Amino acid sequence: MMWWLPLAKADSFMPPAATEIASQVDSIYAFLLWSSLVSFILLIGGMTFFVFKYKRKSATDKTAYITHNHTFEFLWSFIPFVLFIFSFAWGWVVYHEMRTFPENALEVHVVAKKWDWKFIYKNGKEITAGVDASGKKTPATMVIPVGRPVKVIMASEKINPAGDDPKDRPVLHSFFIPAFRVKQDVVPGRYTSLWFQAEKEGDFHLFCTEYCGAGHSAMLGMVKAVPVEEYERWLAAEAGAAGSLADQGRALYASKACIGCHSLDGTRVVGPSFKGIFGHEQAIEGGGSVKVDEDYLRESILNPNAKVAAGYPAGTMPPYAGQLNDDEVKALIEFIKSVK
Ligand code: HEC
Ligand SMILES: [Cu+2]
Repeated sequence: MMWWLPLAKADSFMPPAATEIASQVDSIYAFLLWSSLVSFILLIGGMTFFVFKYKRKSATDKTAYITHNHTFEFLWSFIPFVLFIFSFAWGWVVYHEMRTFPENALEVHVVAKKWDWKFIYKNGKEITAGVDASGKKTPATMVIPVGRPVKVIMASEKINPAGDDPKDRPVLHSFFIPAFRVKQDVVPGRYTSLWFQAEKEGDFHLFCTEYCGAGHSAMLGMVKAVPVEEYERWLAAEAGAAGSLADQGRALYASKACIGCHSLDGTRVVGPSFKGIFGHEQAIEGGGSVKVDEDYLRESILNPNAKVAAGYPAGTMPPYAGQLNDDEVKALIEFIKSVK
């Protein structure tokens, strides 16, 4: 038996709904389903009825001379219009909520690679798939607290982060937790993110929902929602040996020479200080501005000339693409975020 078969059990028409968003998505889905059913019955039922009612009964029957009916024409345009606008507005409200990140969300880095998931917590704890005592594969399991918003920062990476095999290239994946009704592509070369808040304890499936190669169908993970205290105990146990991501980043800041050009106390050296930059609007040379988020930091480190901070010379900062591996970039980003 395939190792994942016991995971693949469903017990209702819809997956369990374990978030507030999930209930809202289900309500929209139910509304669309039922309104479509009613429209279908009215339309196809009416058509069938008239087909029989107005069937030509003899060779000399003449088609009635009908031009138009203002009332009916108005109604069959206006009622669907109202339904469409209503569905759009409702969908937009829920989508907006899905895409508005709460300030206080707990953050977990998610890595998708061919063909598995990896979770990295801020304290350096790393979770990957394992094997149990009987030699069966156990899926990578992301443990999260119930009732707290969680933001995942997702990256698609090489199988071997430190290697430079040109064939080991990251590919497109998609992160999907059916019970939470949230889904987001994981795209090579940038970070994408998603947030959710589990309202129920339990074990929920995590699927890759974008075909990503031969191992795609077995790219299964789990999300385990537990009470906050249990989560905290779990997180503290066997924390990363290398220290928190921010601490690892602090060490890299010194060893990779960032320290020579970037201060931590707000003073301008060669480049801008890291103090408080995260979350701020950064003016860009040549006009416009960007919000300093994880993706902007990543780009600024790997390819600093893509967007040059206004008032600073382009071409001064060496591009770190190829000099830092994916894990080091994440650590540096968490370090910069921690410099308040
Ligand atoms: C030789 C000096 C130099 C070194 C070394 C250097 N930087 Fe920079 N950095 C700059 C300059 C100058 C800028 C502003 C121009 C630009 O955006 O490219 C900058 C911009 C940045 C920005 C964008 C800041 C903003 O507010 O928009 C980040 C993030 C950054 N550097 C991170 C790093 C990290 C991390 C390292 C070490 C791995 C590093 N830099 C090493 C000079 C340097
Ligand atoms: Cu995948």
